[in-house]
Amino acid sequence: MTSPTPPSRSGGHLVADALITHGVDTAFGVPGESYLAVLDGLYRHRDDFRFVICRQEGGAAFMADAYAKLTGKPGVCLVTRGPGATNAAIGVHTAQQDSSPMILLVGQVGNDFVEREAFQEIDYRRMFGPMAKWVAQIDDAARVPEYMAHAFQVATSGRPGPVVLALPEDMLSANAVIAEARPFQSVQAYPGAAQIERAAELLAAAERPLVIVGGFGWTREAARQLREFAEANYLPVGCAFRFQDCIDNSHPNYAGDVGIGINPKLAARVKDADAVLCIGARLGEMTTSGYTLFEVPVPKQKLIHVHGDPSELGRVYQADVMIAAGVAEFCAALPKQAIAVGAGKLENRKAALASVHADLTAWRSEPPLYTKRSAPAKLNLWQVVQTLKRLAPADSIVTNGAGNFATWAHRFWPYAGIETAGKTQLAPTSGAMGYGVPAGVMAAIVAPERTVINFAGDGDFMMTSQELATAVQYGGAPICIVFNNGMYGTIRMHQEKHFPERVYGTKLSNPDFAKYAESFGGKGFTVATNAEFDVAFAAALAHTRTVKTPVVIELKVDPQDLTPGATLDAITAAARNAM
Ligand SMILES: Cc1ncc(C[n+]2csc(CCOP(=O)(O)OP(=O)(O)O)c2C)c(N)n1
Ligand SMILES: [Mg+2]
Repeated sequence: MTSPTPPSRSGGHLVADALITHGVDTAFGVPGESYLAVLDGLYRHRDDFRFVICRQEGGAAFMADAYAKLTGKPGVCLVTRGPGATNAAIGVHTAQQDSSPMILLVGQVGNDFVEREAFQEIDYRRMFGPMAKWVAQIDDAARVPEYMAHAFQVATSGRPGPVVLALPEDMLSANAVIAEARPFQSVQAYPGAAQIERAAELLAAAERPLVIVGGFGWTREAARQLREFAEANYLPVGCAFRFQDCIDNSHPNYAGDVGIGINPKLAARVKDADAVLCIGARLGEMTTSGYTLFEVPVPKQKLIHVHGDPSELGRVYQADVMIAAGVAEFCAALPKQAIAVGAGKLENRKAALASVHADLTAWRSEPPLYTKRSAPAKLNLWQVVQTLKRLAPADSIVTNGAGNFATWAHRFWPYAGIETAGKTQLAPTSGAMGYGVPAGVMAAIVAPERTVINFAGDGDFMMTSQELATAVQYGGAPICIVFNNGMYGTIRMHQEKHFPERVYGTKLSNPDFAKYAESFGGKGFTVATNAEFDVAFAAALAHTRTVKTPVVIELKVDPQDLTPGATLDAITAAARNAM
């Protein structure tokens, strides 16, 4: 029997139909006249497809990245030519660094005008070439199903990443008779039995083993298997930079985050470990404290590195065992029984684990910034997080962009693990400011049953806070906590360290954040003390559950409170003394 002849469809309709074929029901973007035919194709699917219209393509691309992190499905973003594509670039870069599967569909000048530097023309292959996993242009409507299927394959397989597809206008309006592709299948490699055995041997022989987890592809099942393996073998588990939810941060095997501002005691343990099993994480600059936790290129520790992309293995560190495998595929193959290590060693490991946990408890307790001052702080930021721990649901989704404020989340908020809560951390390993608001808005729209808390700096917040309008438009109600210290504090900190008292280019004057929130139809609070914060946060939770519009709580942060370890003046004084 021959299959029926498919209908004749425009390139634009074929692109829209392909999104449906590949299971996409939500996408993010800003419209443009360059891809009207795709919008018309999506109009036909308007009952089972949600196109979240954003206020800036940077926000839209961040939402697509965060959507991929939250759901495990590829994040799709649609933007127009030149200006739209350049705005979206920050999200492409983030998806690349964060290994998030993303498809960016971009309008393009028709082939009748190409290479004339026509209106908004850019060669996307050259522009996104070093930034994306794959960049292509579909010039023939009859090949849309093939290109779209390939895009989803590439974005989701091995080490996931962003794919950019350019859509010339003449292709979008041309008709073709072509059958639909099948839905994509993400492909991950499986570890070999011999590799698992070798890894188990190294871990069995170790006196001071440690596990580092991170990257994309964690499932509830994988997180459970990891936890059981860690429990059975008394292994401390650290989380790579901004992949902190791979294990419940309250679990006794959790060792802390192996990222910026790592607990020095944990850093020492990683350096001093005799075997490290790294699952899914890149051993990048942030996770290795600037390539200092392991020696380049041959670490002193026996290293077992598991990563979905073989070219990531041995990139900086020549591991003893390199395993190209997906996280879920590897975790499923972990030994189910405890690895026999001998009674004495097991006792040592138990004791070591208790001491790892004690280090973490001390690290998460009230920091020197507040314990070492003569009078109590008006607004104690550590106390702010204690209030969150008391009032916010444990499975809250916590988002942030970049800035010193983020340390209050990473160090002191106990992210619930993927195993029980699904994804609870949405944060850019690329260190992109402006990520937290769109990520929070997206999460609040896509998972309205969850509480979403965005940690933001005054600088960070203002980069993308116009997406609060998107939240209101789609009924999302994130709570943004803005740490207002009137400056690009991180840069000021580095400035004081390198050029003490030569303050330049780091001051900010800000709007009234509470009024700003209310102008969107949200709720705003301004808080100068902990007592005020406690009242505001309780009211914020009630508001997001009843009125369901976004909340902004501005914290009037003392500019001195720049890090949990030291005041701004102390940082300056230390730099002066060192000169
Ligand atoms: C898009 C982007 N631009 C610039 C930077 C450089 N940068 C990193 S942190 C920072 C300051 C952040 O300021 P704020 O959000 O107010 O947080 P604070 O450090 O004051 O807590 C800057 C400018 C960046 N990481 N990302
Ligand atoms: Mg600031």
